[in-house]
Amino acid sequence: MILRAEEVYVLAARVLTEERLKHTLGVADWAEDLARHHGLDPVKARCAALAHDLAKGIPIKDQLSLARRWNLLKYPEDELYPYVLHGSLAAYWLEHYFGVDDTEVLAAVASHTLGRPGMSPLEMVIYSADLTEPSRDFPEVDKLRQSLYDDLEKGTFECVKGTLIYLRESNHPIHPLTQLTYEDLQRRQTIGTGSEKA
Ligand code: DGI
Ligand code: FE
Ligand code: FE
Repeated sequence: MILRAEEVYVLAARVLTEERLKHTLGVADWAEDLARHHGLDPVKARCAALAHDLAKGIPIKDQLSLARRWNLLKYPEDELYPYVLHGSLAAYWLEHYFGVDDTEVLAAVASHTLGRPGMSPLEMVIYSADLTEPSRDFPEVDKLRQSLYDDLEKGTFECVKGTLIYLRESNHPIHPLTQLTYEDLQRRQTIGTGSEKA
């Protein structure tokens, strides 16, 4: 089944808090804009964005037991920081309980928190739009928005780099997938320009 934006919006409005819904709509508008600008499917971007945080309201203990039941735990860190699981949970739920079979959209929902090596352009749009939607406010956010508009891959690399710096500065442990995503995009940048170094 193909996901329709109106349907996902109804779901999101039903399960999300007012604040989370505002964030979700911000991600949807910005992801749609970025997708259109970069020649990607704006409808897929809007659907994935509307769905990305659908599992966020599930109590964290229940997120962990669902992830265990659905076989979604891939790293020891998934159990240590279960708040990184809500993307995979939403994607699994959409696929197995809602019949969504658009693998591009499912992947974008699943990887929106940690990314993964080999992200598709749609996955980059959702990962980055989540971090830089209009109600996000931190010093370098405007620079990141411009960078994403200019060059999606380079902008996403800068978003992941910013996340790593933020996690380090706030003494949060780095999930191995965040590190792998960073290294993959760094490698892609180097190949792309033939010059850029860490
Ligand atoms: O769901 P959102 O709040 O819109 O944003 P998100 O899905 O990007 O992030 C959810 C949480 O995941 C947020 O508290 C930051 C955290 N996070 C992202 N990458 C890592 C991480 N936490 C740890 N410990 N390690 C990571 O690499
Ligand atoms: Fe999220
Ligand atoms: Fe989000």
